Amino acid sequence: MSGERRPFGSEPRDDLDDDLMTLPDQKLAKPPLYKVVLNNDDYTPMEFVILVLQKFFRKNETEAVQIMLLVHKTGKGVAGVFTFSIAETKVKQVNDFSKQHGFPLLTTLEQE
Ligand code: TYC
Repeated sequence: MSGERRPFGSEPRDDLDDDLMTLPDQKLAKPPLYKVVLNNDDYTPMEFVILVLQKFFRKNETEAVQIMLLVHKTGKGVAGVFTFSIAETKVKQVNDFSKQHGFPLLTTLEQE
């Protein structure tokens, strides 16, 4: 069939090529990022830390165990990196969750 119908005035223009136009190089400032840091303590059970990493930071079991062990051995470890308001919310959620369960597990924020 040849008679393709289109609204008046929208005939294809052969002076334009079909490639997508690229925008000029625009430098957009990247938002600052913040690390949510898990701190070691002597009382929070390892299993609870693993649960926190899975529940709030979407880590799988293997990743969660690795991060937990790093914190246990070195004193600190990064649970995730986020923009400020998300990082702040994660810190509050984890610290509240830990308190509710009677554990001293502490997360803190560090700018990247
Ligand atoms: N050190 C804790 C223990 O031996 C385990 C632990 C790991 C606690 C990581 C906190 O962020 C933490 N039960």
